[in-house]
Amino acid sequence: INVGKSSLIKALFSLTPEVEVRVSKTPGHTKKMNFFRVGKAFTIVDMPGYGHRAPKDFVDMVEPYLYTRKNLVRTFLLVDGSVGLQKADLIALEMCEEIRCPYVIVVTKIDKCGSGVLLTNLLNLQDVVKTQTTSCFPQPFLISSLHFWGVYLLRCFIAHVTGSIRLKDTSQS
Ligand SMILES: Nc1nc2c(ncn2[C@@H]2O[C@H](COP(=O)(O)OP(=O)(O)OP(=O)(O)O)[C@@H](O)[C@H]2O)c(=O)[nH]1
Ligand SMILES: [Mg+2]
Repeated sequence: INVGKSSLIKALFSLTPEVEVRVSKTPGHTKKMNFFRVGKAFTIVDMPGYGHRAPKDFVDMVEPYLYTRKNLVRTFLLVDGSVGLQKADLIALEMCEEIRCPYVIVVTKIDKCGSGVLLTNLLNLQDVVKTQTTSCFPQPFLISSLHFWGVYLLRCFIAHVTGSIRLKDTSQS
């Protein structure tokens, strides 16, 4: 909750400001799943957060979606870089493992904390990813939606995994 999910989607859509993504200081702001369709290429879904002050129907809403969605390409699990992995994140991680759809960890708000704290949290995260996961992308993405750090790289990654990058057809040459 409040890790910056909506802010990241807003940053990803910064080139199309007419796409309205609502962010808020108040934890538990996003109550429902919000779908942002990018042409025919893919859809990105903003989710409500889990943990303290999460919407009460979170489990009924999000879990069935993640478990049953057949064309789910990636799940992104966001962790606040200044806070590090919390108990609720470990539960979410376990859920992602169970779903067995490949997922990616994004470390958010990296502008907010000192480099020492960030490094400690990252080392712990790396350790967990290495020892407790099988379908997690090995490299977390480090993001500041406020300063657009890491946002371009994440756009490229999303374009790649959704098959939206057309390479020249070389079969005829
Ligand atoms: N410093 C800093 N603050 C950020 C960043 N991203 C988000 N925030 C702030 O964090 C707060 C929560 O942002 P949201 O994007 O609404 O968070 P969320 O994960 O969608 O929250 P819920 O919908 O409530 O679960 C807002 O006050 C944002 O301005 C960031 O990269 N850096
Ligand atoms: Mg939100």
